[in-house]
Amino acid sequence: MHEIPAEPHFFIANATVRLQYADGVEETIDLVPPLNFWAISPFGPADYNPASDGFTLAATLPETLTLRLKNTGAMTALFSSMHPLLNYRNDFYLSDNHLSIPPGETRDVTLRAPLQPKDGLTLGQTGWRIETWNAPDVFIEPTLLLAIGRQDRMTREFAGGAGGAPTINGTKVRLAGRLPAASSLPLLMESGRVVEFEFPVTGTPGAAVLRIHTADQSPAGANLRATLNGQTFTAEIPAGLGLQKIDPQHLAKSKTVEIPLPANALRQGDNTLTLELANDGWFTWDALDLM
Ligand SMILES: [Ca+2]
Repeated sequence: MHEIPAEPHFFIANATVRLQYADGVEETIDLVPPLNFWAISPFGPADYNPASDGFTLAATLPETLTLRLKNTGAMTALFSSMHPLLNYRNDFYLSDNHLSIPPGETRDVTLRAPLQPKDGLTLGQTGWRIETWNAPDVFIEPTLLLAIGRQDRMTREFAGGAGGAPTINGTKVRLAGRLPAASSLPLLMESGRVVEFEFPVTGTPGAAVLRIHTADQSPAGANLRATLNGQTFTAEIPAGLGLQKIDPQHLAKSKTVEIPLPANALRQGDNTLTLELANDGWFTWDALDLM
C-alpha cells in the first residue's frame, strides 16, 4: 500500500478539454492525471511529478484533414481503414477506423496531426490509401510537386529492393510524371548514373524544397548535383555506414538532405530534374520529394 503525498501536489482530479472548431464540430478529450494510476500501482505515486508530467494543450491546434467516404456499390463496404502512403507515420489522430459503410451511404473520417510533423509532410502531402475488406483500394494522391518512394528508411520499393522489383542496370534512368513508380529507379545511386525526372507543374510555382532521403551512404559521403530546368544546385550527402551497396537490406542510418529552390527554378508546364553524383560516392534511395 502506497500513500499519496499530502503536499505539495496540485493537480486536476479529472477534466475534459473541449475543442470547438469553426465548422461546428466539437471534440472532447478526457484528462485523467496519471497520479490516479500511479497511486494504486506497485510503483507508487513517487514517479509522477505534476510540474513536468502535467497535461498541457498545444498553443497551435493541429492540422485537420477530412476524408469523405461514399459507398457507391451494392454491398456494405466492410472494415474501411486509412494508411499513409509516403511515409510510416504514427503521429496522427484518426476519428474512425474499420468503418462499415452501407450501400449509398457516406461517412466522414477526420485525421489530425501536428502542424510541424517530424517528417515534414502535411496530411495532404502524405497521401492516403483507403483499404476496404471487400472493395478495391482507393488512393488519395499526395499533394506534392514530385515524389518517389516511401520515407521509411528502407530501399525495398526500388528496383533491386526486397519488395521484389527487378534490378535495373542502365546508367541513364528516365522517369515521367509527378508520382513515378519507385520500382523504375535502381535503389543504388552511384557515380556515372544519371537520373532524370520529367514532371508537370500546374499553376504558377513559387520557391520550393527538394528533399533527398537516403537509406545508407558511402563512408565518404557523396556530392550530389541537381539540375532543374538548366539551373544547377549542389548538396553534400553525409557519410554513412557504407553497408547497403553490397547488402541493401542491412539496416543503416538514413539521412535527409534539403535543397532550397528559388522561385524561378520551377516553371508552369513541363519540368526536368536531373540528378547525378560529382564524385565517387554513392547512396541508396529511401525516397525523394519536392514541395
Ligand atoms: Ca523507402
